[in-house]
Amino acid sequence: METTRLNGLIAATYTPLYDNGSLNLSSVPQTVEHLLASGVSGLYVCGSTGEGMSLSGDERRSVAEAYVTAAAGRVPIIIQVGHNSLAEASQLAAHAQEIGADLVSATCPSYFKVSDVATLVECMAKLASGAPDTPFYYYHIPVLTGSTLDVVEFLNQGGDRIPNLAGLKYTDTKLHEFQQCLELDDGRFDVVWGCDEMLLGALATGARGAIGSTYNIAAPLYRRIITAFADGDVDEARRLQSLSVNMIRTLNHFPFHPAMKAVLEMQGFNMGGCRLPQGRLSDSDVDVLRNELQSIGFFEWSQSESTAI
Ligand code: MN9
Repeated sequence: METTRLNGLIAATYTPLYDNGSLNLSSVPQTVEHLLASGVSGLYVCGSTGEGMSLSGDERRSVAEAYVTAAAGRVPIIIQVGHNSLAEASQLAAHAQEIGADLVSATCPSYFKVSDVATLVECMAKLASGAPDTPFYYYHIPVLTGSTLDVVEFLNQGGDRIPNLAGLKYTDTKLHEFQQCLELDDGRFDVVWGCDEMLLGALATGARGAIGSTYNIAAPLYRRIITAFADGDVDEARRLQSLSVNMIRTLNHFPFHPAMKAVLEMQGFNMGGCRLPQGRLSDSDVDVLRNELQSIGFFEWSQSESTAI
C-alpha cells in the first residue's frame, strides 16, 4: 500500500444535532464549504470532537456518508471507527471503505483496558482488517482512552502485523515521543499532531499535518502560524500560537465541546448542543462565553488573513 501523507490542517468535524438530539445532517454541506474555504485540507469524522462514541452505529454511518458526499473528493476524509466492540468497529471500517472514505482511524477499546502492546496490535489488526484497502491510522488519545502504552513500540510491532497501518493521530503532549514516531524507520509512518494549543512545538518537531477541533473555528489563525514558522518568523508564530492558547483556555471555562459548538453557532452554523453526557451550554453561559471571547479579540483574529491582527 502506498504511504499516505496528511498535510496542513485537518478539522475534526462536529456532528450537528437538532434540539431534540437527533442528527441534523442538513448542516453538513454548509459547514464543509466554510471549512474548505478557510483552508482546511482534510476532515476527521466521528472522532472525539464529532461525538462518535455517543452515536449509534447507524448514526455513525449516516454522518460518515454525509461528510464524504459533501466533500466530494476535494480533500481526504478520515472516518473514526473506534468502539469497545471490535467486531462493530471492523464493520464500521468496512462501511467507511465502501462509501469511499480515504482513510480509517480508530481508538483502542477503553472500557476493558488494553494491557500490553502486543494486545493493542492484535486489536487494531482485527479492526483494520475490515477495510483492508484503506490506510489505517491508530488514534492515540490517552487522556480519553486511558491507554498509555508505548506508541513507538506499537508502530514497530504493528508495522509488521497490520498491512494497512499508515500512521497515528497523536493526541498527547509528549513532543519527544511524537518525534520518535515521526523518525521511526526513516519516516515510514504518517504521524499527525492532535493538540492544537501546541501546534508550533509540533511544527518545530517535524509535524506536517495536524488534526484538531479548533481548526473548525479559527483555521486562518493556524494557517498563519504555519506560514510564519515556514518563513522563519518564530516570534510571529509564537504570538499567534499564544492567541490560540488563550482561546482554548477561555473555551475551557466551560465543558469544551459544548462550548465549541456554541462558538460555531455564533459564527453562523447550526450545530445544536452535544449529546449527554456532555450536554449543551445554557443561554447565560453562551452570553458569558461570547463576552469573554470578545474581550480577547477572538472575533477579529480567528478568521483574519491579515498580518496586522
Ligand atoms: O483530538 C482534540 N482533542 C480532544 C483532538 O477533543 C480531546 C484537540 O483538537 C483538542 O480539542 C484541542 C483543544 O484542547 O487541542
